[in-house]
Amino acid sequence: MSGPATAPDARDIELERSRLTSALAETWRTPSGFLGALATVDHKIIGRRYIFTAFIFLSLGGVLAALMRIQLAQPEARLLGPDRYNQIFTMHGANMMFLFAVPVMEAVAVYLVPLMVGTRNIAFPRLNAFSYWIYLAGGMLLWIAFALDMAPDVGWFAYVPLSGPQYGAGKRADIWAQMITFTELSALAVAVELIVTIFKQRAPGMTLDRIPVFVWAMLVTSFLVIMAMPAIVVASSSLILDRLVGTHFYNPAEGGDVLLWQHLFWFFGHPEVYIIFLPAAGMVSTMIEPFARRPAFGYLPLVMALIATGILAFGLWVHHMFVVGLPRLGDSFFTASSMAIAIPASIQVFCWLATLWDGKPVFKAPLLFIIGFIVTFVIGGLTGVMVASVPFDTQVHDTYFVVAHFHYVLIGGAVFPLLGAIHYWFPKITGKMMSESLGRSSFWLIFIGFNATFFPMHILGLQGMPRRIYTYQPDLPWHGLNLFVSLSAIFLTIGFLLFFVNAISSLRGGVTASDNPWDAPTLEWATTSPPPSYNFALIPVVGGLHPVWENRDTLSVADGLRSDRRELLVTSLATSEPQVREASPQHSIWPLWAALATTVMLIWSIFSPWAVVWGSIPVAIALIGWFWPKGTPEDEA
Ligand code: HEM
Ligand SMILES: [Cu+2]
Repeated sequence: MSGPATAPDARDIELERSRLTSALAETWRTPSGFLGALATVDHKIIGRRYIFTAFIFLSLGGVLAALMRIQLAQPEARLLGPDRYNQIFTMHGANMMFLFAVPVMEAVAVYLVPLMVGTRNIAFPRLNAFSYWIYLAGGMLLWIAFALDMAPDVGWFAYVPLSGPQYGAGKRADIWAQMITFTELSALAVAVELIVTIFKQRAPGMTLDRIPVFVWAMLVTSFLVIMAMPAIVVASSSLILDRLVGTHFYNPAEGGDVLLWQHLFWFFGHPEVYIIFLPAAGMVSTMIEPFARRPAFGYLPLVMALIATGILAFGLWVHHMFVVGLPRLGDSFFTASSMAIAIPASIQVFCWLATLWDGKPVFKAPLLFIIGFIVTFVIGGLTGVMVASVPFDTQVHDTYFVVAHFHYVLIGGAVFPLLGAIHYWFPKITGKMMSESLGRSSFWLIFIGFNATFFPMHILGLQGMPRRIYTYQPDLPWHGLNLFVSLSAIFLTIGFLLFFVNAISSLRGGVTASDNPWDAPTLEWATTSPPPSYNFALIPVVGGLHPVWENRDTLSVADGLRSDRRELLVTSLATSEPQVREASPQHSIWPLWAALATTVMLIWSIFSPWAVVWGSIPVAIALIGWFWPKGTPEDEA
């Protein structure tokens, strides 16, 4: 029953709305064609690229894992010799940690965080483009070196003196060190972007206690990145100086110290584990709500646990160095703090279980991955408490027990949630649903395959099988289990393949997704699937922790941003009140040039110290191009 008086009104609103969206689409669009794609600053396009690239690296790392497992399936196998094997486990570890696990979490955040906080683009979008290019360059450096038989072979942590000038001949260790610099630059850039986006670009009304838990997790993670990554850049740059210029940072004969390396490395390397785990935990807390059909139990404890983990993460790096022979008191302190980190982890696990317990869970594929995560992560946590004790660690150090432990925490703690997250956010990102039946099958193959592959490694370790051996004698009692482990790895591989098949076939022919297919409560579901270039036509106004649930039909919205130029709303840090309108940068090709110039400089400097001098000239030119003032009008209040 539409009265004649209201009809033109509604049509006017509709007209107004479509005028607004087409103006916004024009303002925010990425220029078409190849050059446009290279110049884009849209966080969604960059995030998608980033996620895709990280999964390519996961597959490459998986191929290496398969090679190792084929080699180890039988005693005295001849597929890989010791040199190759050294390169392969180093490549596998370095690739998985630096090119897959950390970047993929950043990549998901680059895509999701701006949508979840209700803004139109990430802060510093050109830096965001740069961070992707530099990551891609670092990854390609490592893999091209591998193809040229120049891959590092010193373990993913590249201990000196093995990686120093005395033992690490050629350029292998330099490749490792410089690859680190690339990926850390990229991680630091993303951390800065996320912190500013989260602190200053949240939708009006999204006070600190209304921030989605995944966003909190990324905030804590970003601070970890900012505090941990510089340590490794210092460490690897000093290593390059030792190798290339002849300094003696790590040379005890000249007053240097090899332990300095281990301290710097693990001061970074332990928090690194939480840089991978915290985003995953945040994903779980956020995903569990629509599947348990209730708000997550314990918002405050969940957030506090993330923060506590972040702080504690810096107090326990020495548990990687227990067999080095440090003072007893030091060992005790780091044992205690390593065990203490189980507390915030358990708090989160209890909150998730309580949420499921009290909810009406629907067991869709993402929830299966969450449950698989909880099970494996708890096992990995338990063996973690075990190796935190010095006498036990002394026994199992450098055995397969440790390999089992850290794959339980890395794959259980990060890859399971991540695969769940891909199933969950796939419709938002691509506009298509992933197949539920393929999702379930791949879950079961991965879950069973994973446990069958890695659980027996605990036993192998207790039986004394060392890490990083390329083969073993037939009279040792290890070959039955090794064969079993390698066969199980085939299941695991098929599971991963099925996941990829699902993703690709769903992208092509999947069911078209609605805007909010899971009936989820967070803001990214308040826009279309996939979101338009400007994310939100009108900026949402948030009145609670679950804005989409609380305002079922109409989310109240803020008007007042211009549609004829790229504008963001800047809000206050704690209370998220609107402060100013700020111009967001246009697309630009300069971040790509800057990344290329930096790449040339960093790779060249593996061969000559003068690269830093001459190579910085093109970098400076690219930066001038990037920041050349365009006379944009002042920000307006
Ligand atoms: C997908 C199935 C995987 C299999 C079958 C697998 C297998 C292995 C094996 C057999 C080793 C031991 C090499 C040795 O000590 O001789 C190893 C080492 C390692 N893996 Fe994995 N892995 C897998 C996935 C991952 C993932 C997803 C990550 C990280 C997120 C990872 C991180 C590492 C690290 C850091 C090392 C230590 C490398 C070193 O000692 O330098 N792995 N892996
Ligand atoms: Cu650690």
